[in-house]
Amino acid sequence: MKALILVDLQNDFVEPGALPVPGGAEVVAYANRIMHEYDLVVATQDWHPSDHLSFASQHPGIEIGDTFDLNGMAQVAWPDHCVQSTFGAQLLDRLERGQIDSVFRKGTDRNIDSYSGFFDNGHLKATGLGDFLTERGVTEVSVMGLATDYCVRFTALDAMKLGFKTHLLLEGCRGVELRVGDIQRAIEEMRLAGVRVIEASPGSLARSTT
Ligand code: VGL
Ligand code: ZN
Repeated sequence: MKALILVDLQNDFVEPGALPVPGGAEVVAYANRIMHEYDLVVATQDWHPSDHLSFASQHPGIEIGDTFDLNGMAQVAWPDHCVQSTFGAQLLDRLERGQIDSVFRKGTDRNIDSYSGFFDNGHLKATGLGDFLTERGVTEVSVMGLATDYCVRFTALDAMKLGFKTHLLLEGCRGVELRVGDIQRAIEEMRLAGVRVIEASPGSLARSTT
């Protein structure tokens, strides 16, 4: 059984959202196009309380993009985004929601961030996605979405750790690129971990490969 994992295709991650990923809106058509090729389609949804501690607004003196220590882990300070029940947290309207079998929310605990769709950043709590896939006999996953260098990266790495044969669909990914080279470094990290990186097809708009 093959599953497609759609990572954080939410309003806040595309223009004019709170944390827009360059080119983020471009991947929706691709997602809609390939969904029917999978036995199962799941989506992750960044779903933060309004006082989440990944938000720079919670830390006087810390600016967006800074790295700081959050309960013993390095944390990037983000703008307020994907606040539970807001428009920004909703999945993109143009996404064919009817084809998604289940949505897994993450980042719900104020005290810890959760880039991966499987576990929080400390690997302390599972979202249920791993068990969901395993119970349904999934052995192979393809990962795409936003952002290549954060949530896509950690979702794909965890999928590998859990023993799924894992593909990264670059044509369906866009990255934040806080620092130049972040996207390329993330792709190499995934490749080294055993993720099969599927390059964008020629002529596509995928910027993640350049
Ligand atoms: C993400 C930063 C903060 C992502 C989520 O979806 O990649 N990035 N929260
Ligand atoms: Zn977040």
